[in-house]
Amino acid sequence: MRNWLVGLALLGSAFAQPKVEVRDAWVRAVPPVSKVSAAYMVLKNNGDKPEKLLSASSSVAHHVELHETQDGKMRRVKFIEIPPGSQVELKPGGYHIMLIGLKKPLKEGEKVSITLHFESGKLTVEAPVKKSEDTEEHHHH
Ligand SMILES: [Cu+2]
Repeated sequence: MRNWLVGLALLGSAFAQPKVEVRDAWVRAVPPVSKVSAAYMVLKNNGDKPEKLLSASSSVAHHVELHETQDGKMRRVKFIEIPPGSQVELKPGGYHIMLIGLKKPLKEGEKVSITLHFESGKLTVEAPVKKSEDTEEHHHH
């Protein structure tokens, strides 16, 4: 019975692969005093059904939230929807993945592993830490 359940779980996870392509992922390099940063990327839905990014996680931060910047203010969103055949860009001034309570400074050139939890399953991406000239996200913390 137990083996059967494990087998079923493995079978389930093999099929639960989101049809989402992740491109150009990066994490903002921040000064060592900063306890927050943000991750950006392009999410393309190659499937024929709407896909939702429900949450994200990373070992570098205590909390990870989905945020949207609107009119210069950040707010938490419950999900980020990607219509079939379309892409959504997470970028400064728009949607982003907020890394809150950094466990260590993020240095330029390092890679941060971020797991994206979609409605249909999860994907893990390696996002390089990069500098950005634009610092607008920082004003709100
Ligand atoms: Cu934010």
